[in-house]
Amino acid sequence: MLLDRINTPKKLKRLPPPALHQLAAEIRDFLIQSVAVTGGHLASNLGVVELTLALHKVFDSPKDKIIWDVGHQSYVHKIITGRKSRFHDLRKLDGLSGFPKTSESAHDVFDTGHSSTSISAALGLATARDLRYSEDYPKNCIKREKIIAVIGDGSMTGGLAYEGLNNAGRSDTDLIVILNDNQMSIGENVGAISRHLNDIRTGPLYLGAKQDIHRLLDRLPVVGGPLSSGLESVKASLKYLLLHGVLFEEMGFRYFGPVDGHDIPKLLKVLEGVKKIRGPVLVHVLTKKGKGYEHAEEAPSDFHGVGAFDASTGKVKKKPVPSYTDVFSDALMECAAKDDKIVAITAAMAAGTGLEPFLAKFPKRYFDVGIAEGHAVTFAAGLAKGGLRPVLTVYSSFLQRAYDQVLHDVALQNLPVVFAIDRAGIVGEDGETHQGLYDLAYLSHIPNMTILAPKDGAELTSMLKFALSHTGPVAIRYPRDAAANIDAFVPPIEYAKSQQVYQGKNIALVSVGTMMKTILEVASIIRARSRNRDPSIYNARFVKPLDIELAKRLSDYKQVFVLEDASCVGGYASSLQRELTTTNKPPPYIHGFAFPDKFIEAGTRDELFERYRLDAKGIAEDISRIITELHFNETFAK
Ligand SMILES: Cc1ncc(C[n+]2csc(CCOP(=O)(O)OP(=O)(O)O)c2C)c(N)n1
Repeated sequence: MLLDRINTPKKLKRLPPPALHQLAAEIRDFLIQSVAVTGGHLASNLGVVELTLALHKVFDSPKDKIIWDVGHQSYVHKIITGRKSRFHDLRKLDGLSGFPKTSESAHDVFDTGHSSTSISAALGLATARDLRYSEDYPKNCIKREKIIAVIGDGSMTGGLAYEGLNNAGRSDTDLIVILNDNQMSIGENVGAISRHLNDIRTGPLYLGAKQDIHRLLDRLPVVGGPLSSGLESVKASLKYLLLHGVLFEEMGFRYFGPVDGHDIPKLLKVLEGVKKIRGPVLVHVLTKKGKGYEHAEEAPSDFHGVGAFDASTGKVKKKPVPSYTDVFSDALMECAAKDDKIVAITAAMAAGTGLEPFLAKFPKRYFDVGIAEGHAVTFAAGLAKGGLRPVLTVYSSFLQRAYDQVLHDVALQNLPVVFAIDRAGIVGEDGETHQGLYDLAYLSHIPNMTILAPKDGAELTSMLKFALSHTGPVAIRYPRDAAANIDAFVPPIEYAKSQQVYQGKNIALVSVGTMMKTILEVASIIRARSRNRDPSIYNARFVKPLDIELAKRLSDYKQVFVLEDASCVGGYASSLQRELTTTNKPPPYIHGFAFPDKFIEAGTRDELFERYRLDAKGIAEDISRIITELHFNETFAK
């Protein structure tokens, strides 16, 4: 097996080009067998096998820097850079990351996970390089590293990519952008850029012809005066008529392509060519998502991010249980059937956020705007201004992109946009870049905002109905988890009102959202351990506005413990603490159980709750310890 030997780019370079075909086949087989066991991003990686080999053959990593946009397609790169033996623990607790990680390898240049960042990061690196070498340039020209950004057509729907292109195209820095066009985002790609790329893909011209046209156009005379401006415009129109990639050329990039991204000799030739070119260059590579595995080729979206599956049949192994996403999806369908003002928006996450049934039933009221969260929010603001009831479904970590739009475009005008925030809290295997731990902090301080957190599936349904009747912006946050079923009967949701679940004495436990399941367990462990301890239980329901009546009631307790699936900074416990310190009474002792102020690694939800002592056992032990210590201190103080 070649694959057992080729574990560095140096060894890859020594392979004769024909052997790369065999290596590509072995890598595909390894990826399918390995991801079938661990789960992971399969289809995108199968699509970039040849491209990755060609990049490592032509360029000299880690001296040359390859930046993978999003980074979910970096598995082949990981294999070639010595990490094949770690694929058994891909995306597991303390295992191999599913994304590039600078702490993992010198070949990983930039930590990624969110899309459309590669061009800006690459331009920064290229500019830093240029400044470093500016004094003795061009003597050091040979040593100057190449900077390469690899970005998918889906990620090219994100505005940040154009901010990067716009900035880079104006510079004369050496920068190579590889546009990996597989005509897919997670699902089908959308928008005008996608259509433009498709026109290029299906157009009649290829590399050779394009170079001829360039030469021809260059031969057209350009002299000063009015004649020249006429000729210039003729030249420009000819360019429009004859050339592919004119959009990128107009932005200041030399465009090459389209190139068949599965044809290794062609890729090698083009990459060797562009390596020598000065200034910003864009290479348009055509690939097939899921290439070489029939099940992934047929259903690339299903194999974008996939759980463990049977490699021979392509069938996913785990039995699906209704998730919070499913409950939300059903609730939205029910509401939308009754109110045709309800419209749904997604930033390229239709499947992940449960909007596929909505698209099927209400296609005219459904909008996939591409990977463009900022635009999605302002677009929703416009829809709301126009009299509709927009529901934006978005992952907590991706809404980070649109903080200013939430504040400036929605909340400032108190527009009735519903933010259905999926993957709030710990997300699991995607790790640091995807944890939804910060939404409470980045939304809580925005005036006019209402933030809801349901304790279970039934409450999520009621909260969506409430949100759609409210006159201002409402965010509902729920995790990536099986929907809990705590209460069949849901007392009506009243604005800024919490719910008392159990009346005990001395100690109060306050649950934020789906942590109720854990809180109930914590309470029974505490009761079982000591007959004198009988905690009251509250369901916060509203993270914002805070329930002032609840705050007053909590000031009667000796100790209050809050549990939230969020960062410990800026969440419910902080707001409660602030409120309680403004009353005349001495505030109770408040302890917030939440994730520490650090980036939280990959792992399953259960593993991470246990590691950070946020599981029922850990919390019950800590509460007992805290109460004993407080009691001791009080006694000692007397
Ligand atoms: C800001 C942001 N929003 C959404 C996502 C979720 N996401 C991950 S990959 C992906 C599709 C990317 O498509 P493309 O760049 O074409 O890569 P492909 O998977 O097709 O290879 C999306 C939407 C993300 N990573 N970052």
